[in-house]
Amino acid sequence: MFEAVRCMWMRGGTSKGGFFLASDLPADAASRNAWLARAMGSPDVAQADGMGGGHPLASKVAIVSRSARPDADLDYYFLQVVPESGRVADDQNCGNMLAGVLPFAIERGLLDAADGVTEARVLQVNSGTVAALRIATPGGRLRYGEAMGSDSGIEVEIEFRDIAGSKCGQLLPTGKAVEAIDGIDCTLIDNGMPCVIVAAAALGVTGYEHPADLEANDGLRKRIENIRLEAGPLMGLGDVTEKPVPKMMLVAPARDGGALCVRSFIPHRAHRSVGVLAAVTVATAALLPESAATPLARVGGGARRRMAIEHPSGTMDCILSLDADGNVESAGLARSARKLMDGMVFG
Ligand code: NQM
Repeated sequence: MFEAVRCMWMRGGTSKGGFFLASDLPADAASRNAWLARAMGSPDVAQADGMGGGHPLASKVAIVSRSARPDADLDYYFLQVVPESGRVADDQNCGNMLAGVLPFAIERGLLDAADGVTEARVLQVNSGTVAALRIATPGGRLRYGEAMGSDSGIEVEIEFRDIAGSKCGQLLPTGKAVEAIDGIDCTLIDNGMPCVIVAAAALGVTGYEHPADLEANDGLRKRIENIRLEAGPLMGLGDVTEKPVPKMMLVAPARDGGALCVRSFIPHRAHRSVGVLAAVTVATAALLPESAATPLARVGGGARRRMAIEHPSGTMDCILSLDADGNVESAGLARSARKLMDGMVFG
């Protein structure tokens, strides 16, 4: 029952969780998930009896292995352990945890660090899409503590390509940029993360609130969840009652010179910052000729758009490259990752 498994705890972007070699975990998915839920301390909203931090952002798992695909070096399978239910969900990617995948793979010897820069193509198993990761490895070594600003991590450049319809099959799963749900204009979109985008003002909030105040607003949460439950089947995601997607993105005009401001529910807790692929998806919506985000956004011009997405704890800069028809063909951004613990976890 209390089996020990080798694990590295890492922060990836603004999330953290356990990084495992696929070969260290039970091969059978049901046994693996039961072990992960126990190790995290779920079901329990506080996860008091486990490694999880009592919040979805601190209850994440990355499973990494060498890839068998010719277009990828590594496979990364993301699992969300839902604190309160113990459900282990693979319905989404996680771009924040993705930042830890390359340092972890080097730490575990899955690939060698080059003298200078190390690059890897990472298959996001959850969607079948490949992301390119790049880190500086002077002298062939990982150097934590050299990320941008005062960050104690290692900086990871990430480039996403071909992410439109990652889980929904197409960028706009209903074929329309705006759908009216519960009398509100919503944009149902998936450019790496299935999201429902709604003007915060249409829900009676400003979009600049603290996440705790949004979570304390029961009426808002009920309204958002009703919209989400209706949007899920329209997006081809089926009954989403128990699923962590779609994410609910409340948008408002930027206040600090950025492109747009966002508050997100992922989907039941309010995000303290913003998801990476969720930010890319919101930025993509803002560039459509008509979406719930378009009239609120400041998007600039040209084939390479720097879109600063303002969120509760700062700004996430996404660089979106557009093709000749104005469609987003790739998205680049920088995150950081840090090793926190290496050892054995008991589940
Ligand atoms: O959207 C939280 C996070 C995420 C997801 C969530 C993420 C992304 O911040 O790519 O990073 O939406 O569950 O880790």
